[in-house]
Amino acid sequence: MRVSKTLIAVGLGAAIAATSFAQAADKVTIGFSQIGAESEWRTANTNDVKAAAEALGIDLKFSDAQQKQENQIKAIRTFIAQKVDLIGFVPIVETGWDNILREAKRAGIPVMIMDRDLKVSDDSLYVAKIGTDSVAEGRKQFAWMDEYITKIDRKPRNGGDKINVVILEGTVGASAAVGRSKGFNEALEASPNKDRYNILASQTGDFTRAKGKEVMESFLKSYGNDIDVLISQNDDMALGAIQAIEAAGLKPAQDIIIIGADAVKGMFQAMIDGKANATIECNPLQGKLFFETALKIINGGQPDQKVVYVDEGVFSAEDAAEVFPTRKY
Ligand code: GZL
Repeated sequence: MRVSKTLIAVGLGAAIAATSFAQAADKVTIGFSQIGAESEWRTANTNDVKAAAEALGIDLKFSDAQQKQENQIKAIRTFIAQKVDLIGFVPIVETGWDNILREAKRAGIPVMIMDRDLKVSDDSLYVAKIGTDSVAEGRKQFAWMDEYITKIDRKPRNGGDKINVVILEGTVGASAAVGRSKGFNEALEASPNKDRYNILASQTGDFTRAKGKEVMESFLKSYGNDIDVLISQNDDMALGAIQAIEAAGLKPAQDIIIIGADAVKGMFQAMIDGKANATIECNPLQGKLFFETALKIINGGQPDQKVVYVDEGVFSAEDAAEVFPTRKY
């Protein structure tokens, strides 16, 4: 059978294209902009991102923004210039991303979000998000506190009629902080026990241990023996606050009930040591799902869902010792 030259040319072309595509697929390059290294959680997230990319044979261009949005924007612009196959980033704050993401879209480079949320005028500026549900985490912090106060029939330490609560908030403008505050406040307002509580103070500790300690010192100076509960929007700030509470001669987890978020190993140790009461898990191990989704997108596919939240649990001092050996971060 005579095979026309055209068919042969098409066949050869397809073969070359397939080979180059396969080679191209083998050499997938992804630019990733990480916030920084502000907490145990972030370090675990970074380690997981790098390990997952390596396991999938991805050429990862990793940038640490040192806690500055402008550094993330610069990194994304560099990735565009390098013509990477896909850009991933953790938005340090919710807003201010439209322009740089429009540049990526114009360059035909898909963008994926990890961990935190962002607010953009056009949702098509990113293809998918793999992350954590900070509103649910905030709701869980209230629920655990309310259930515990009821269970131990805790009376206000100052002899008054309100359980006094102080809150260490995360980074100003970060969805993890905004979401946890939203979830906590919604749950408080909806609770039949809402009149039991008085929020004495709520201030950012920027998700760091040092700042958490500093702000807790100021809370103790202002409200000392009035404080019954500390709600900390991450475990690192809670661990700093525990140092301040002990320095003030008070017993963490007893005089002041302490509820964190993240479920990092340092907090499990604090719970085992009797210095913290509970922590709401926020799972940083998102890398495998993130890069598998990225490869699907690079190869012309679509993500199963635009937003996927990773599974998260709640852990208390009662189960800390049993669970601790199973923890991966
Ligand atoms: C939550 C994540 C937060 C952690 C902090 O999804 O973005 O940032 O709760 C981390 O520990 O710094």
